[in-house]
Amino acid sequence: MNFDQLCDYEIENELQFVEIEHGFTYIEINNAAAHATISTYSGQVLSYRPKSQKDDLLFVSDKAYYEDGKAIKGGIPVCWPWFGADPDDLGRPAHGFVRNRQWGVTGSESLADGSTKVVLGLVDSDETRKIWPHPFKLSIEITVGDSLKLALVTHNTGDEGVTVSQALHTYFYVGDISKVQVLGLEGTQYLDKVDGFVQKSESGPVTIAGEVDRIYTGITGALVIDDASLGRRIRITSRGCSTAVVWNPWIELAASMGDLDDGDYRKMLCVETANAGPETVEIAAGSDYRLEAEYSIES
Ligand code: TA6
Repeated sequence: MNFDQLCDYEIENELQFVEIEHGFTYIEINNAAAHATISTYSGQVLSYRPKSQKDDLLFVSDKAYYEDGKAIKGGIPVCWPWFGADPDDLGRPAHGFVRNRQWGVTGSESLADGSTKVVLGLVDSDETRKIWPHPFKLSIEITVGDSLKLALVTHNTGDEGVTVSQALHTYFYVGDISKVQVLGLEGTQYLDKVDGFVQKSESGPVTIAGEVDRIYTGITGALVIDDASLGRRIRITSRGCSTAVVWNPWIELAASMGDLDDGDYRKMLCVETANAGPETVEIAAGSDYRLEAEYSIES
């Protein structure tokens, strides 16, 4: 879609399209409740700040790459149709191929409660079928209001079932990682990637004092990121999944990443809404699957 076509979805004084110097197009949403920025490249929310808050919900690295074919480090990248390493070991990129691709816009709406909804979409092409040989229509519905709501909808437009894993790989901004707790995972099991994917039990709130990379399974309730340093709690509710991933690279891994500053590990925490690890999703021919997350800030 070219810029003029995108602008058909503008909503006066509420939703605008902006061309950014590195060549990408951003959707800027500004309504009575909140401000948000969404990149049409990657279908990725980069910023969400309710007007009652001084800090953004999301972390985006100052060293993020804004280049065709690369992932933007931060915000809410979409991992699809696989989460993590290539499940078939064919050398394809980690976390699938839609976070490195230009999406289109298929709808925008000013809702009765004052929030603003925009829908971005991606369909299969000759290029995507070389990477993943299935027809699909993928959309992400983003609703910006007192909370931020996302629904990642996979439409299987083919005539065979497909299996996917996926995640909303959300990078939350935190004041100081050493003062953060993740609540709601107590009593669950996780696969510990830092320890060879050994299965372990979570006994209490999750705190971060080293590299953490865990796939929690059997999640049924809301999760809360309690951030004592910023004096806020982020509530994460989800539907269509029972997996949560918690990731912080800590000092050495962060220093080895070209798109993170050395100290960034202190300011970010990924808590991801996912179908991942043992939880994959089968989508029958002609049917849809919705993975939903809602984020709200309590202070
Ligand atoms: O979701 C956790 C994880 O899979 C980690 O294992 C780590 O590889 C990270 O994601 C990488 O995320 P990035 O956004 O750098 O691709």
